[in-house]
Amino acid sequence: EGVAPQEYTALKLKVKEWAPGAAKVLQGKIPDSANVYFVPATLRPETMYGQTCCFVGPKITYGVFKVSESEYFVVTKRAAWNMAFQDIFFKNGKFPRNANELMPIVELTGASVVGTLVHAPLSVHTEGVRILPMDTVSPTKGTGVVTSVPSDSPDDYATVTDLAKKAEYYGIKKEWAELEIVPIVETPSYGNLTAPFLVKKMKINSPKDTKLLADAKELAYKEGYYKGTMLIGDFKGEAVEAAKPKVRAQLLQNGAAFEYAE
Ligand code: A2H
Repeated sequence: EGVAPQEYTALKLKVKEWAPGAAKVLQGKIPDSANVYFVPATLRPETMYGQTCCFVGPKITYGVFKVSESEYFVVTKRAAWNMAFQDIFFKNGKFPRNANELMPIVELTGASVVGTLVHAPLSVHTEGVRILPMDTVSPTKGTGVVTSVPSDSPDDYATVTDLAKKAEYYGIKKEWAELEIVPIVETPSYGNLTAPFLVKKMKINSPKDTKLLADAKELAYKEGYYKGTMLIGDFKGEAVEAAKPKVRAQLLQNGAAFEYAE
């Protein structure tokens, strides 16, 4: 990793309905009027139209952190700590700076939140998307929550394909992993579904093909960023490079996202 900070867009995916296991743990701990958000960190805010689910690491421990009277975030403790030092939390008239003030309301394993229905800002799937398991989520990067855009992220495409194939093994409903993948970005080399194209072309069969997926990720990112054109949204027809900061600014402005760096 380099020394330059990674500037993420932290997106707020509001919980609409908890998975039963998580609901039990949360019972009585959070006021009914409060909003709880899963908060994935992304480097490609312009692709958020294509979100079809949101990943957690099933073995990762997440905290539910109180941000304000009405808002709670589900992220790793590590991310909450970083957020506190970026003045994202505001409690009792000040920004918390010590571990006591930063205790999660409750802790939840990733496995217990699988199946939770959330609203993903900008997604074409306005009925909501599901929280699903991804074994390759790193607990020490971003927030430990990864929103899934299978049209443009090879990792995400490989994972949703695997989840749909082995739905029973993963303890999920197959249809949760099979929301429609709509074209978001047109590219000269890989067409309008860059990730599915590369995953098939490179014969990537599993989310565990990490070496090939790293290569695919690099190719997809470069092609999408430097040569891509938006096919959807307010900046349809514009170059991705130009649209990216505009989509980000919109998300920040309407409160659907905030800046997060590490
Ligand atoms: B990106 P960098 Cl469409 N574990 O968002 C594993 N992956 C993580 C993560 C974690 N803890 N936290 C974030 N990420 C993913 C969208 C996207 C992303 C697209 C295409 C490529 C892409 C939708 N998923 O990333 O290691 C998130 O996925 C490839 C660059 O900090 C985040 O952006 O450089 C990206 O990895 C951050 O990767």
